[in-house]
Amino acid sequence: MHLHKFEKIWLAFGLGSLVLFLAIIGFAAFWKGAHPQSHIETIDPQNVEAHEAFKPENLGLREVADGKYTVNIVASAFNYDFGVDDDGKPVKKIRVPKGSTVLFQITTKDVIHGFQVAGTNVNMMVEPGHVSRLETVMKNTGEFTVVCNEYCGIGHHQMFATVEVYEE
Ligand SMILES: [Cu+2]
Repeated sequence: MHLHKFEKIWLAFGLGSLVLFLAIIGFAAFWKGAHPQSHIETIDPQNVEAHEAFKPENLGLREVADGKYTVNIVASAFNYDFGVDDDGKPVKKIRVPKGSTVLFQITTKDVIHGFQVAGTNVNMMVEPGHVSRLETVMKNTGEFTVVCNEYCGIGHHQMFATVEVYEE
């Protein structure tokens, strides 16, 4: 079979980009730990408090075992509800030691929001009617900003919080 020179070039280009994109997906999945969300669990967005994890007293950071934490968050326009501190003020910053395993569980009462902990592999879409979950190991110390990366309305830019990972 004779192939024209340009045909060979295009064939090589097509195969080359296929291999390149597969390599990028492989790198993101196996090296960076990115994976699609499961969205297995559904929830009534009108009544998120009915779910054990999203009862007001269960929001925020909780140590469930040695070095293992759970963070429950309810997103709404335009706030991340991490519960309140001992003085009754809304929590805007959570602190975990370096190397800890943290399970983020988040849902939304209204529209689609994002939940990204910039500088880590935590980046979830938060859809009404679903519980978004991601467990990760906090490998690096520092202050990481939580941002909403799905445009959710006029106060979108006000949706932020901080995760601090400290050296033990
Ligand atoms: Cu937003």
